[in-house]
Amino acid sequence: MRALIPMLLAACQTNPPEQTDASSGGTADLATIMQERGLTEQDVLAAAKTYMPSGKHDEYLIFASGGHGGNIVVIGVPSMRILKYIAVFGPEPWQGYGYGGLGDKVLYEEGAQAGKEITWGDVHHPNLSETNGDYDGQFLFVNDKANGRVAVVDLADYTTKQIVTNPVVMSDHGGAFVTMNTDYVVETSQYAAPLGGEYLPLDQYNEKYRGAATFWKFDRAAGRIDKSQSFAVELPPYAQDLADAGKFDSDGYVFIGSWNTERAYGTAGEDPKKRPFMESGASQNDTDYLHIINWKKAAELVKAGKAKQVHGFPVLPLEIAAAEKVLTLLPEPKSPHGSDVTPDGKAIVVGGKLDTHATVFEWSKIQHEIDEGDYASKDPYGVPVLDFQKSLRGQQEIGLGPLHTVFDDKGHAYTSVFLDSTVVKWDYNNVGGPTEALPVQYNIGHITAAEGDTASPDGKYVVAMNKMSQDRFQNVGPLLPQNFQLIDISGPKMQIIADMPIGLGEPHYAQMIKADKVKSIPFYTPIGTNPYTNAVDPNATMAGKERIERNGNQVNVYMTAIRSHLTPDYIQVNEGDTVTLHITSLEQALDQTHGFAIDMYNINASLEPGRYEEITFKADRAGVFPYYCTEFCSALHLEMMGYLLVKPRGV
Ligand code: K7E
Ligand code: CUA
Repeated sequence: MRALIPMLLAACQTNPPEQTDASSGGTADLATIMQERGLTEQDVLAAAKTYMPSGKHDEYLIFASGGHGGNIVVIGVPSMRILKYIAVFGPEPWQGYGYGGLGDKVLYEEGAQAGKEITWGDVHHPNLSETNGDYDGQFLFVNDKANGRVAVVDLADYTTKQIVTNPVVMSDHGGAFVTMNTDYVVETSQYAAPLGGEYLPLDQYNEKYRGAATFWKFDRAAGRIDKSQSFAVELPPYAQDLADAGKFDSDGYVFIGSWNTERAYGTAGEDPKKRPFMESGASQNDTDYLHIINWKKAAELVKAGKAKQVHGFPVLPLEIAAAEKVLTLLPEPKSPHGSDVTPDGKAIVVGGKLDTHATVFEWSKIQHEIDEGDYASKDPYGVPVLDFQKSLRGQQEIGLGPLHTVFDDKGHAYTSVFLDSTVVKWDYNNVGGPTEALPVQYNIGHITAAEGDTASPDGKYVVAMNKMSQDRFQNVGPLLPQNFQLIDISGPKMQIIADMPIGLGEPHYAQMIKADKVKSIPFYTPIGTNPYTNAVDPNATMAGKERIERNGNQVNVYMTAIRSHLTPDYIQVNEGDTVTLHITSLEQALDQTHGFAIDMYNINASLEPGRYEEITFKADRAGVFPYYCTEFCSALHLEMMGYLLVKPRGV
């Protein structure tokens, strides 16, 4: 490694003309730059490993949760450059999502909870679709912790195609995890509540409050969740947490951590001496329960009519889940958080926020115990509980506050350790063996690795997703960015090679996929394709067929957009008319996007090449309103405009 710097220096010295180039800031000598900027050899090596010359592309893509931003952040690795934000649960004007176009139906109608529009989401866990346990690059699923929702993003055009609202639970956390062939997208509740959202006082917590794991059936051909084939399994009122689906031997099962088996519900307005606060009440037991759910069996029982209905949604009752071995519990230490299945599907790694171990359970032992009915006890709801020791592969001493675990191609596990602020590398086939701890800055939450939770991880890179950045960047006010740190894991020792501030929402989980596996379309074709039907829209308009049609108070405008005009460029309506714009981009070239805004009407659409867009609004304000293209598309971009004239009533 050390030989690189003299080589770089030698390379500089053989190219004297570039050294005096003004663009290099006047000092082109590497040794001088290193000295002036106080760079070490390690810094320069890190720069060389992450620098992306103009026009070169990253090897991996990260799809990171945008947290309260309600979006997904797409990041290139190793450059750690942001390539895109994908709007999911909140409006996004550039993408024309939530400002009058077709995406409004997804965001405001599908996404509404009990008729209430919700314009943000708390995105926690993006999950890529899998085929045989490997990312296939087709779809991305994300959950909204705050509002019990799951969204489907199609990676062909990086567009949110569907939001499903959960009719059973209001908050979720263990989602949106997929089974190994993406048959189901799993969403588990977090905070227990009466199923279906009815009112019941807190003193009925034990009897009437419940959790649930929802299994959303994914129809890959349609690219949508099929609500009619989906179901939920009722769970005890423990706070269900992170989840992961089994693979290979453990396929057919999901593993969901939980905390609050104490069933604390805060003071409920009483004296804290009488009832503990939530956090102390929920931290009394040394162990909580890993929930092991046989979803294949659950699906069969639902099909056989064993489910009850909650708002018309089938829910397999807790008693049946317990009696039929659909649900089994296994103690896990203390204040559990992460639950991660190893690439071979043979073990489950759990972390406890108040523990010092990564605990590894052996799937073959668990399966044997369940098959034999070999239980240690039952919980208060009659759910069988397995024996901790009997189910164990081992426990790895790891430091305080282990959360999440990802894997490489050499049998290593990488665990994020929140309180210690470290990434700890260890061997999941030799539990209790040597570890390597790398300090990160600071308080790491999730961790992601190249293809790191698939059946065949790549190694190479790990990213520490740190909750706090403190001194790492300029102080930009009391609300500081989080810090993604890129770690090179290709050598014998882990090394941090880049810091990346994330200044929009608090990210939680992320997945990292080989970039060439994601095949996005260059533009919509044929012309007039509706992104939500993947077909030419019946109302798409071809060149020469533009027109305005009136039918009573309904005005339909069949419009086209091409460099550099919008046709028609003049629309006359009456105050109170309902206007529908059917706009077709006639472009068929990469990156030739137009936009479409109407002043004062809160309307903006993105007209990507070939795309059909549809905007309906009420012309409720009289006056003269320019409409124009909002993407600088050509030399005559400013000229790409027209007028909406709304004639006042009674004129
Ligand atoms: Cu942030 Cu996955 Cu919601 Cu851990 S969870 S950090
Ligand atoms: Cu089209 Cu600017």
